[in-house]
Amino acid sequence: MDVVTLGESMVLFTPETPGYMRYASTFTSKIAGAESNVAVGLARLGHHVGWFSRLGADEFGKKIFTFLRGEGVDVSKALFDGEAPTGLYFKEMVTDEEINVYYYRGNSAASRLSPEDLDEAYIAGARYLHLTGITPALSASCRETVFKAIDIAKQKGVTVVFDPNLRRKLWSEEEARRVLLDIVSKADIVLPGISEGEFLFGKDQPEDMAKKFIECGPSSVVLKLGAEGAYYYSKHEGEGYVPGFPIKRVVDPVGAGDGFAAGFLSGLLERLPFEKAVQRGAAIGAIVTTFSGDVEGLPDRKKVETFIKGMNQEDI
Ligand code: KDG
Repeated sequence: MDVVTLGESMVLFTPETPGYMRYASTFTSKIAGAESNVAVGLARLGHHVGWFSRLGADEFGKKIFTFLRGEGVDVSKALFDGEAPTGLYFKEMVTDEEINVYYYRGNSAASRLSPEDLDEAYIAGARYLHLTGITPALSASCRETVFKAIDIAKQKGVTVVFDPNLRRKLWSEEEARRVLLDIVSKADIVLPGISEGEFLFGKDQPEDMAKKFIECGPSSVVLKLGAEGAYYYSKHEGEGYVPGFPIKRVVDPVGAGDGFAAGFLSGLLERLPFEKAVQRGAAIGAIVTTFSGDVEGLPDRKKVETFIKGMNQEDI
């Protein structure tokens, strides 16, 4: 595998009409989950990627499994848990500016993921292990699983890529800060959004914030700056700003960070210069915001290459 990732995937329901969900009568159902979003993004770009988690042994679990397999993600290590349901997630688009997210995932099958579920050889066989800060927020056993996966990766020389993906609805600020910093200190590459950097270290300029991340332990940090693009700092690859890609209209920003991670990882897998990998991340993050749904906009190779050529004025 090029990349192995783990974490909860859910069935996502979105009302077909904008407004408060209490008035909605029809919903579309899609698939979501930060880590599987990244996996789908990588698979669409032609990489070998494996995702695993626990799914409920129910129709929704089967839907997620079938969908991810259909996208070309290796799901051979996914487990069906007969004791708990698949988590659900609702995305309410009240207006273009107000989007609310509601989770129905407490005690879900994925929250029962445990260190014994990890297949050491599977993780050891990957070039990158991708993790997010959502999984350790789900339960104590999920947290232990994340730390054990990191230990395995470190022992086997697999590069650990960590996206803090702060989800305030899932845990307290104190706990989130402590655990996320602990994982940052063990990761090789971190991909925080600027607001996550502020949450962890306080307000700062991107250059100074990046240094704070590096002082914790990782060798590279890519700070996502939204429409402004990204700033990266790497002990071995230098530093710099990568401009954002202008977008006419943001339809749905959720999942942009996962698209960014997929593009960036894909660039690293192809051994592109670090800056170009960040640029591919920024391009895919931008493309994803123009589609409704977390994974629907993830582009194939041709689309992302055309997008970068057509919309980036400077050849960085
Ligand atoms: O990054 C997008 C995710 O937030 C979404 O897919 C749902 O995994 C999810 C979560 O926990 O919020």
